[in-house]
Amino acid sequence: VGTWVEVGAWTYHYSDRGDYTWEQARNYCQTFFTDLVAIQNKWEIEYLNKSLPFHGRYYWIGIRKLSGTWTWVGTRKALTKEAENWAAGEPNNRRSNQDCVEIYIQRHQESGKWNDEPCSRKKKALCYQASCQPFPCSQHGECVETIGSYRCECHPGFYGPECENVVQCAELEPKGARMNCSHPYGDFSYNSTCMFGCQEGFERRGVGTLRCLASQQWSADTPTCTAVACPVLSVPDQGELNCSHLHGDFAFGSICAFSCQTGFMLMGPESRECTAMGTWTGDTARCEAITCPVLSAPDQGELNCSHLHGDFAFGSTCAFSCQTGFALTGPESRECTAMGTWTGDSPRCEAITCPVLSAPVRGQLNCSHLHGDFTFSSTCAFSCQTGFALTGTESRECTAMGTWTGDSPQCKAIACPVLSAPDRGELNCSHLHGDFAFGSTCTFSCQTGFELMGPESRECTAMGTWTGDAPRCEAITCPVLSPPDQGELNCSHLHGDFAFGSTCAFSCQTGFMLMGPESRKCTAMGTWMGDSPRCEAITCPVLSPPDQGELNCSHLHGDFAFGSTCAFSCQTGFMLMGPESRKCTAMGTWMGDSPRCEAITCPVLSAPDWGELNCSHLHGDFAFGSTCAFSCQTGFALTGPESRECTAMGTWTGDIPQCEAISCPVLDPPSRGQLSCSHMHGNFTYNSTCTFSCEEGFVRMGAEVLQCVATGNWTRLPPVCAEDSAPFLKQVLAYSSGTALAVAGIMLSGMLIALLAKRLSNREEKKKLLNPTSDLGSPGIFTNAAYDANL
Ligand SMILES: *[C@@H]1O[C@H](CO)[C@@H](O)[C@H](O)[C@H]1NC(C)=O
Ligand SMILES: *[C@@H]1O[C@H](CO)[C@@H](O)[C@H](O)[C@H]1NC(C)=O
Ligand SMILES: *[C@@H]1O[C@H](CO)[C@@H](O)[C@H](O)[C@H]1NC(C)=O
Ligand SMILES: *[C@@H]1O[C@H](CO)[C@@H](O)[C@H](O)[C@H]1NC(C)=O
Ligand SMILES: *[C@@H]1O[C@H](CO)[C@@H](O)[C@H](O)[C@H]1NC(C)=O
Ligand SMILES: *[C@@H]1O[C@H](CO)[C@@H](O)[C@H](O)[C@H]1NC(C)=O
Ligand SMILES: *[C@@H]1O[C@H](CO)[C@@H](O)[C@H](O)[C@H]1NC(C)=O
Ligand SMILES: CC(=O)N[C@H]1CO[C@H](CO)[C@@H](O)[C@@H]1O
Repeated sequence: VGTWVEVGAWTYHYSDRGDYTWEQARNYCQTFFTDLVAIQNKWEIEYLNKSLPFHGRYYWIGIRKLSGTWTWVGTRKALTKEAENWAAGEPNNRRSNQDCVEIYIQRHQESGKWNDEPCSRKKKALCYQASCQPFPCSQHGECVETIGSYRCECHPGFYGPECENVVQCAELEPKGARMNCSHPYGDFSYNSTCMFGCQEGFERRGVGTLRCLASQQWSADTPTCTAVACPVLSVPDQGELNCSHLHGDFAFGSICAFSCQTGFMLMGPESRECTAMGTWTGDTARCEAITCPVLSAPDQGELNCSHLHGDFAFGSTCAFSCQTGFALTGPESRECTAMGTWTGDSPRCEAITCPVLSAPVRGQLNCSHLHGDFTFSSTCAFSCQTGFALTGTESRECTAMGTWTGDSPQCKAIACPVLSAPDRGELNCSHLHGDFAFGSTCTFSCQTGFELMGPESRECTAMGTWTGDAPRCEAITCPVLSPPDQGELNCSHLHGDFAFGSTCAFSCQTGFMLMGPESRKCTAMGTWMGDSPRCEAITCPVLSPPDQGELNCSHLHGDFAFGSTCAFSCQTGFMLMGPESRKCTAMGTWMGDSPRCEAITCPVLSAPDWGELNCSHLHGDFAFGSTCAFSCQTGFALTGPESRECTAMGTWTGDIPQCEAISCPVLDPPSRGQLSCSHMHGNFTYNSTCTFSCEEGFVRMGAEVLQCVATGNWTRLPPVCAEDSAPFLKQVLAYSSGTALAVAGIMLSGMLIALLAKRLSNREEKKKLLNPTSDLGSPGIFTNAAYDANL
């Protein structure tokens, strides 16, 4: 690959096949050799100018403008001013992109000089190959390339052309210390490192680690080991010290024993040893004075101690004293011995005594003994039983002198206010402890008729007051009286309203009469003498209603008594005669006379002509209730009411009736005859008589005279006037009367019957004639019996 020019170990190469851009040239060099050439000195340039063949486009070298600075691309170092080798007028950077450098080789001018060119131009690549091996100089130095060779610049500690030798230091031989060395390049050679250590209880003097330097010297002097020192111990107070030192004074291995003088006790360890840590075993030993039990001051006393070697210890002395009011028994002072005991016994302070006290009569004694019965500062309080008050000092105290303060006190009953008897009462007191004093009891009583209001007895209490309130004597009360109805009350009260001694008089209003006592008196028993009186209304005689009348009474105070009023009234048809009402007076009599009820009268009635009157009178002649019946004589008929009654109005019912003569059918004269009538009461009426007569040549057939009877009938049928050619019939008619006439009638021509029937039908009597039950029916020609028999 390529053409090469060998110069020892360093060789130059260039591409002989083709031309490349700068980038392609560098890639070519790095692929097949080391890199584009880096010109280092004049000799190199001269050598290249001389060795390489001429090429018209010349050769690329390893310089390029990077970020505006010309740089050796192999080392990335900037081109220095001294190393510049530009041709004259270069770099001219004719165009802005002339960033790569070529070298003129074998040019007739400026040969070996540099020129800046565009990197895209194609030129020959000028490469070099380094001479140093991959691991040169025994790896103990830097390989420096030279033209055709290299040289080694050795690291410190190494020497020789290829740095194959190492520097040696003196072999170490420590005394008393342990050594641990590492020899990277040979025993005790350059960079050999030795560490030093000491046994337990010893410590090193000097540097712990030594290194063999390039100067063939160790980095420091060899260290030594010495025993660890403990603090120097001092002799305890009141004691001694006995030490044995193995490796040095108060150093590792030293042992010290302690002891104390008489009266003192060793506190702490008996001996201590210096450890490998430089500390002593155990705590500091002390000699302490032997202690006696702590003394305390006696009760009510004091202690004054002086301590020579310690509180309550060997050599301490305590003096005793007592407070005021107390006396010392026992030693005045004690001393602590070397045995830890006190000389003598414990002293005591005893209270000074006073005489024994006793309680007052009806009183009590309450003593508080601070130090003993009735001794100094004992206090006795005096008190009295309930209801008693203390006179004198309330409490006494025992002084330091053995005497009591104050005098003996006394108990006296508490007094209450003096009581007096109530009005109309008495007082009876019993005094237990003194007049009207605690324990006194007073009972109260009242005179007859009076009642004790309040407590029956009162007692004087321990408070100096009386129980209950003051009682009073009050008159015994009777029930309150009230005046009787319609009456009055007039009371005189002696001791109180309606109470014992009160007298009440009763009276009644006008018209009333007192029933019962006139006055009553309230007794000592609280009751009234006698019964309650009443006022009763004065009575009048009982009234009764008048005949046909009524009574309506209003009784104010009692039946038919004073104030009663009775009103009278009459039944319908009657009239009150007398006062309408009567009143019962205070005298017990009725005002006015008794009234009566009289029937109302009607006008007197008289009988009608041809008639009669028949009256029945219930309440009086022609008065209310009277009834009058009317009737007529035979042959007369009544027109108007059959009877009339007298009403409550004093009038008669109906109109005045009349009797009229009964009429018979009007008779006509027969054909071929004459009629002559006489009327007594009216034409063709009762008692009228008619006489028939026939003309010449005619014979009368039938009765000559007919009379109107009371029945309204003619006594006979009216006759007919016939020719004188029926002698038989004449004979029959002459012969017969009564029933024969009837037969004859039938046998007569129908014309005659029809005539008769017509006459009858025109009259009202036709009915009566045909009715056989009629009153007016009298024997006639057409009676039933006759009629039937003839048929
Ligand atoms: C020396 O040091 C090495 C590494 O620290 C250790 O492995 C070895 O045990 C040591 N030897 C002695 C004798 O202390
Ligand atoms: C020598 O030892 C020093 C310190 O340990 C270290 O920095 C240095 O690299 C070593 N030299 C060689 C060549 O091992
Ligand atoms: C100190 O102790 C040693 C050994 O126990 C003993 O022989 C020596 O008498 C002691 N010295 C004193 C002064 O007690
Ligand atoms: C205790 O006794 C000492 C010596 O006798 C004396 O000086 C001191 O006043 C006393 N202290 C008391 C409190 O009595
Ligand atoms: C005596 O007095 C003490 C103190 O005042 C009191 O507590 C106690 O109840 C009293 N005793 C009597 C019996 O009064
Ligand atoms: C007073 O009371 C006492 C005891 O109840 C009794 O004996 C005495 O008679 C009474 N005196 C009068 C004056 O009532
Ligand atoms: C009550 O009676 C007294 C004494 O009898 C008399 O003086 C007084 O007038 C009477 N009073 C009446 C209101 O009757
Ligand atoms: C600087 C230098 O050595 N230049 C030389 C390059 O080579 C030509 C021809 O071979 C010489 O003429 C130069 O003097």
